[in-house]
Amino acid sequence: MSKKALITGIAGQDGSYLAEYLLEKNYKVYGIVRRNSVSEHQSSRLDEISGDIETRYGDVLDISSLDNIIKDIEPDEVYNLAAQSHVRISYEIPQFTVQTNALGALNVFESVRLNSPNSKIYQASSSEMFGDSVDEDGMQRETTPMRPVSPYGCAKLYAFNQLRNYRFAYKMFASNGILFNHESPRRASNFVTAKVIKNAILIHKQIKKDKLEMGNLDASRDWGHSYDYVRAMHKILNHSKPDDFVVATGETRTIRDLCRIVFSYFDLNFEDHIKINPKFFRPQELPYLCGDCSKIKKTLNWEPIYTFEKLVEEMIEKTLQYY
Ligand code: NAP
Ligand code: F7E
Repeated sequence: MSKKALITGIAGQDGSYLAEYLLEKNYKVYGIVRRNSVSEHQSSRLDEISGDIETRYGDVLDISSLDNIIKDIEPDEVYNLAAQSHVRISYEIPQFTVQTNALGALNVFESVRLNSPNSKIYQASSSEMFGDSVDEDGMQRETTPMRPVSPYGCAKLYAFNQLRNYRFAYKMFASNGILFNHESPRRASNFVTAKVIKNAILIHKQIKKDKLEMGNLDASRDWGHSYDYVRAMHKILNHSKPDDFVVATGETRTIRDLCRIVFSYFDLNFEDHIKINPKFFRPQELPYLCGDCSKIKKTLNWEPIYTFEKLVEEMIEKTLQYY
């Protein structure tokens, strides 16, 4: 019989890739979507698989919806991907971010415990939990102290620790993936990779005449591809025991490097087309991320297929189709 998976946040970037991946593995895939006044916005990333998955309306802040869905489905695997996932915006809506990313996660864990305690739970934890903490060798790993520097990171750290508590207190199969930044052609255009790519295309096609306004170009990020990272999520839940794993590429680049690489694809010098607008600065910046993924490589035999160059090329080529 097929395994059943329930994905909160199925309509997001990772949710849509994970749903496709689990369908390929012959899972019956269920997902929770929020009601939205433009229903197409809720399903655009799921258009190609809408006939193969079952979505239910719900919200991680609405406990009764979670209880009804989890009791009814009794999924083998629950992937909690629902979140307010934008770090800068988490400074503008800190309470909503904490409610969704921390208390919403707790609602999912508690609903599974009460209604389907044998379901395995995956929690979408984040490298943003490390904040300004880096090991002496310039990497972050499972043992690196966590000192988050944003409302988003603080909320994710709560959920990370709470999930571990469910693992130890109730002996539940509950695992964290500590994922570093990952992108794809489905990334929302207010994240830096998609923003730079979309605007470089608009400038190249002379649709956009003014300069691209950016925030801090000196921060460094370790960027992978969402497709590779949802493969890691599945491996994490199908390990012999619950555990926590860093998922990263081990390579880091500055936002300036990203701008240079993307604009040079169109034979443009990024410095001619970008201006800094402090509006895009964060009250506190996370300056540097570079993940050591040795544990998941060794234990679960996971490694990324995409290189950074291939990721950027795919994002550019897919985005070009819209213009
Ligand atoms: P995303 O594209 O923003 O997707 C998040 C999804 O969560 C959306 O479908 C959103 O629905 C849904 N959601 C938000 N609030 C909700 C609520 N209260 N109840 C139910 N659903 C809700 O994010 P992503 O990039 O796919 O990331 C997936 C998860 O991994 C998130 O938890 C994120 O924080 C975490 N993460 C991401 C990265 C990364 O680099 N992408 C790295 C580490 C961790 P709407 O469309 O209705 O808003
Ligand atoms: O910013 C800098 C910005 O918004 C990356 C989420 O998926 O990864 C993501 O969070 C960097 C930051 O991602 C602009 O200051 C400069 O240093 O693409 P981002 P993020 O904040 O790293 C983590 C791991 C998650 O868990 C999150 O869910 O780029 N930056 N100028 C800019 N960023 C944006 N968005 N826009 C700019 O104009």
